[in-house]
Amino acid sequence: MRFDVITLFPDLFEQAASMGVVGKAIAADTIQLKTWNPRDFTQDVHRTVDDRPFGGGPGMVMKIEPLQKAIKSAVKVIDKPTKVIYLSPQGRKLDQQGVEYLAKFSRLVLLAGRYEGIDERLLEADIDEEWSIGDFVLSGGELPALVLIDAVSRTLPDVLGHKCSAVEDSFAEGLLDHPHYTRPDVFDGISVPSVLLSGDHKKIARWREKQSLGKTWQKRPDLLEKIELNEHQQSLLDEFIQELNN
Ligand code: 4FV
Repeated sequence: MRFDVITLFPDLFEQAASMGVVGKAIAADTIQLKTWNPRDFTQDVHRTVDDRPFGGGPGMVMKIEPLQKAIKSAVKVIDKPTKVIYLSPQGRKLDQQGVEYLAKFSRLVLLAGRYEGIDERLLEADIDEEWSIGDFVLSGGELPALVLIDAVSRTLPDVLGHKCSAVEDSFAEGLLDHPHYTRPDVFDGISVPSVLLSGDHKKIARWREKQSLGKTWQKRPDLLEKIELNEHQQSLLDEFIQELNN
């Protein structure tokens, strides 16, 4: 999968491209990441990419010309269909379902805004979809673009070291992840749940599923409303709640 990012801060992506899961995937050419700086698409000596808002008010707005030229260059560099995505608080909220939808595309062009935002006419002319990573305001779209690239890349085959890692990730089944433990098996007098030391993988899987349901019930009951629990899951959750009250 290929990501082309339109950004005034390409260095941020150089960094991300050199480390962790995304860095490894780029090194393995499982994903490709290229940045395009709108300043490289300006004509004036000051390489101006922003201007004062019509109608007055605080802050600056990103000019449409450099952005449009950068987007068109990124789109035509590869003859493969792409979605042009603008990261903004006005966008559809990104969740695991959204991540799996975006991962179906062979390439994405991501526009990372700065200042107060972009000229609205660019949205109509060149942006296919708007996505948000949450109801809060950041100083730029770069971090949201990196969040999207990381979340989408994790769902791609051969990106995570372990095939089923992504499947077992939180939210894969719409539930929170089960608790994790590693050595030492006793810390500060607190032991690891004995079932995890039993080697009985059937029992371990059952415990993990019960914990996933229970933790979701405790921490994110809103997620449980979105899914229809089958009988087995319901009995595991009842057991978890029962054990809580013991
Ligand atoms: C944002 C978000 C976000 C708004 C103005 C960048 C900032 C500034 N993007 N999810 N939340 N963007 O806060 O995606 O240009």
